[in-house]
Amino acid sequence: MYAMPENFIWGAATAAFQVEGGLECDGAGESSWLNFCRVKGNIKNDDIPTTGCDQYHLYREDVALMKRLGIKAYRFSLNWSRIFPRENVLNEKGLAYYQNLVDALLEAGIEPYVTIFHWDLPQYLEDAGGWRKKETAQKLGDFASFMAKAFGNKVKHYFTVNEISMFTAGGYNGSKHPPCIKLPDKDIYQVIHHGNLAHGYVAQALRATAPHAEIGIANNPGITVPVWETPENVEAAKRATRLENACCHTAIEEGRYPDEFLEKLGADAPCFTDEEMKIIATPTDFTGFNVYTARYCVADAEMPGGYRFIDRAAEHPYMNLTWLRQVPSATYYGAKFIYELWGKTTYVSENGCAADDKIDGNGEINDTGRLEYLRGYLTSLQRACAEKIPVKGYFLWSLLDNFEWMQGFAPRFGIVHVDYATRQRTPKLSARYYAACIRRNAVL
Ligand code: GBH
Repeated sequence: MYAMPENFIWGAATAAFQVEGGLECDGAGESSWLNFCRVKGNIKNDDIPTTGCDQYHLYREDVALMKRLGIKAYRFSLNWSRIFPRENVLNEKGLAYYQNLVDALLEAGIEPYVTIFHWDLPQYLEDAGGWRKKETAQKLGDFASFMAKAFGNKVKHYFTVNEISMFTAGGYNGSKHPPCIKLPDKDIYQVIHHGNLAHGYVAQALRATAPHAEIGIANNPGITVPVWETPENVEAAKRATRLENACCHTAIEEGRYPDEFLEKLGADAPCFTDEEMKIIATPTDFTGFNVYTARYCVADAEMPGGYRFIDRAAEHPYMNLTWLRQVPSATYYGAKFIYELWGKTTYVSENGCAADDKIDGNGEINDTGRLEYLRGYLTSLQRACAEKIPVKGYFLWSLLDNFEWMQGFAPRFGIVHVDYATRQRTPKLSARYYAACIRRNAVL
């Protein structure tokens, strides 16, 4: 049994577009993702989360379920176009949904952690140029102010934006994310810069309107771990973690793009002003990092940066998406490097895995693969805590099976199974495992 620190936050995470459904209810507007899903061929099996898990209608049930599991905090995001279906036109019912959700959580003794933006952009902003426009970042800041005022003292924790590279570069580098346009490298770096600014504007807005709240990003810096632990390899992996994330995470933590990065890019570097870099560097209280896997490196004095990557073997264990390569030490090194490089307290803002879970003849789902995956990453996070690296909490991705973006509903990421025909929730073995860990405040 590996004890976690007192008051450790055992959380669960979801995102609006992936679990809410109710996308055509009560005046909700169009979003970039909904619009993208409507085009045949964009999403596996042409799945579309118009109803999906339907947390929009079943949130009370989900809150009760979390309470039974002992979950202490719920990380969820806001569907911006549910609240503002047209520019500057408020949909009271959309706003009320989130206020009711927050009230239900507080009543159940579960702390709400609100993610301001998790990828679903109002379609009217997408049409106006989306993340190619700096104005989109400013508008997200205004939206954050509005929401922080609406929530008042009830919400004490905010994540600004989720995974900048995914909603910026992901939409413009040939990946299957809206608007699915391919741009030259220089423009992609500019779009990422606007994503960095979005985090900055939101951080500024939250500071001004919710001074009582703790805030930080939920980003996905690529973590590099030493292939084995020697002082040289650990230092090399730390340098790699800083340099490989130069265009986004490092720029946010340091308030400037590393010189090596700007030199390497030359004419492809993003255009920016000092004023913008100040906004991007708005001080925050913590860093959330989403972590599923990592790359390996060794120290190599011959290489620029002093590190060399070691490729993962073709058969390196993975869960049922090939990118989900199991590297449990990623939680330990992620927390350690973010603290040592930038002095930040961390949350693991997402960790979990997909499996092809099926209900057996006894009505049970024995997802031992997920259980072992979670145990590995949690054990390594416990090591960080035992070494007094400041880690405040862990958000398991995900509470429910849900809509996995371009992969549709096929990959099941939940510790709770969802039958999409009946919307029935069935906790898996991993949910009972997580509940047992929470009860003992330890990794079991
Ligand atoms: C997170 O993103 C998201 O925040 C969350 O919404 C999502 O459901 C969850 O993780 C699980 O995926 O080109 O095939 O190698 C994860 C981010 C996942 C980034 C997969 C890049 C590479 C896919 N990423 N990925 S592939």
